[in-house]
Amino acid sequence: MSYQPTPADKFTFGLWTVGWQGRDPFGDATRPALDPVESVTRLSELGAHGVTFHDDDLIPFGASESERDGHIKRFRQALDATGMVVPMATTNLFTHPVFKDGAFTANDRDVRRYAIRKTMRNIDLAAELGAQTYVAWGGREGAESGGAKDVRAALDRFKEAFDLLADYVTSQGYALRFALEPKPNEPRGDILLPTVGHALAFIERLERPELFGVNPEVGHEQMAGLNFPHGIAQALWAGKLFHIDLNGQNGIKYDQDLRFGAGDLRSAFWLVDLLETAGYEGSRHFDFKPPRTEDIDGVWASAAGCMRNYLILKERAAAFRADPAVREALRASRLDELAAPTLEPGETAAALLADRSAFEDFDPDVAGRRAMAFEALDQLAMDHLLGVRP
Ligand code: 3MF
Ligand code: MG
Ligand code: MG
Repeated sequence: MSYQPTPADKFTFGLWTVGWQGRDPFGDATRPALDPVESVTRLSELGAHGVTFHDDDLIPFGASESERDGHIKRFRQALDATGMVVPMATTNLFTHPVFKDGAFTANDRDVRRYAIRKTMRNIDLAAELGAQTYVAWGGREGAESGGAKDVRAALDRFKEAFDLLADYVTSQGYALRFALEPKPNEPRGDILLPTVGHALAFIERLERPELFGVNPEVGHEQMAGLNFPHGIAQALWAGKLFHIDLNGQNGIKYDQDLRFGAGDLRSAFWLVDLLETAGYEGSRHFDFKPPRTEDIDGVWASAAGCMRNYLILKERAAAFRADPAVREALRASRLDELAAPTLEPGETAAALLADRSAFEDFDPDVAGRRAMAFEALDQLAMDHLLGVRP
C-alpha cells in the first residue's frame, strides 16, 4: 500500500492552513505569504480533491471591486487547470478589529449588520464556485467577562442572523447548507456554541433546521476534554455531520492545530473507523497549521502527512473490522446485542410489565457477574493500530 491520496479520497484543505505564515501571539511570521494559486497547484500535485477558503484568504480585506475580480479570476483559472473543487467556503468574521466583540452577536448593531452583509457577499461567491457547504465558525462570538455579554440576547441575535442567511440562500436558489463549527474558547475567553452538543441543540431552534448541520473539529472538542468520535457519532446519528475539520491536539490546552494523526492517535483511529463505516460521504477536510518551525517544504510535508495518516488509519481500521478474531471479540462483548431493540416489535409498557423474565425472574447478581471482555477487544484494536497483527 502506497498511501498515495487521489481526488476520490475527498481530501480538502483550507487556504488558510498551508497559507499560515506562523504568526502567533508571541512571535512574528516565519514564512512568506503563499499565493492561493500555488496552494491549489501544490495540493493538487499531492493528491488533494479541493480547497476551501475564507473570503479574506482569497481576496485581501478592503480590496477594490476590480482587484477582487482579478483574484477570483486567477483562482478560477487554477481550479480549472488542476480539476480541484471548492466544496466549502466560509467568512472571516474574526481578524479585523471591527469584530473584536463578535460579528453576528456583537453588542454593536451596526457591526452585526455589516457582518451579515460580508457573509452574504461571500455566500454569493461560494455558490458561484459550486460549494455545497457554508461553514460558520463564530470565533469572536463570546466574552471574557460575565457582564459583557447577555448570552440569551446574543443567542437571539445568532438565530436572527442564521434565519436570515437561510432565507437568503433559499430565495437565491443556492444548493448550500450551513455547517456550524463549535469551539470552546480561543480567541474569546469563552465562545458561544462551545461544543457539538450545544450546536446541535441550537440548530433545532432555527426556522429552517434542515439547512443546518455541524462542522466539528478534532482539536476543538479535545480542548474541552471531550471524546471526539463520540461527538461525531452523535452528529451522524442526528443526520447533522455536514462537514468535518481534521487535525491533531494533545489534550486540554491551547488550540494546537497539529497535522491529522499527531496528538491523540487512538482517538484518530476510532474517528477514521467511524467515518469509514458510517457512510460519511463529505469532504475529509484538514484544518491544521504546519508549525512555524517549518519552511515551505515542511508545509507540504505536513499537508502530505495529514492525508497519509488518514489513509494509513483507514487501512488499519478496515483490517481491524475484517479480522475474524475481532468479529468474535465484538460478539463476546455483545455489540450485536446492543444493535437489537430493547423491546419486541410493538411491545408496550404493559407488556413489559407483564414479562416476569424482565424483572421478577431476572437475577441482577448473575448479570452483574458477566464479563464484558472489552479489554481483549481493545487490545486487538491496539495491535491493528500498531500494525503487529498479521
Ligand atoms: C479556528 C478554526 C477556524 C475555522 C474556519 C472555518 C480559522 O480554530 O478552526 O479556522 O475552521 O474559520 O470555518
Ligand atoms: Mg480550529
Ligand atoms: Mg476549524
